[in-house]
Amino acid sequence: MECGVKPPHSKRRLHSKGVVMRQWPHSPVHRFSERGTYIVTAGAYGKQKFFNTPGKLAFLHDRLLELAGEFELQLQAWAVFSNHYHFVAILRDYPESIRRMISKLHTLTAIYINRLDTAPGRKVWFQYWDTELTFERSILARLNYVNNNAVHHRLVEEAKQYPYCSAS
Ligand code: NI
Repeated sequence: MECGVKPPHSKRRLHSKGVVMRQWPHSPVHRFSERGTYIVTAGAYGKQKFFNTPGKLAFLHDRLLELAGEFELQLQAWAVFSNHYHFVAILRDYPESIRRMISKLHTLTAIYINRLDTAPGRKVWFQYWDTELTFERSILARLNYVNNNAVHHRLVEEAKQYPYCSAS
């Protein structure tokens, strides 16, 4: 978990600034918020390595990608490990899209892992942190950081050798 990503409470926005667009008669109300780039880090409860097999890692990795699509997070980089993950995504409707996506991801993966380990109701996830990246240089630095996180954690010598990340 010590990945250089601090809990970003100081920069975290509590509400997105919604703009109500002009409505056509009988059309649904669409609310378009400004889009931003965010880095998200989530950690397993007690830093326990619940996702400790290729099958478990693949399950977490594949659900992350699926749900990013479902909740319209444009993933720019990601890396999934036995007890945490990171991703960088462009999204709208912050923080609602992240909150809903992670809630579903953590629910699905906790049910899966607890069923495999015969540990019903066990707490799997601790919490997550998100930080908005506002400067191009910080976006590039974080993309590089996430792409190379498997090397940072000394799991592989080159990030492309690690299957559960955007560099592979
Ligand atoms: Ni990490």
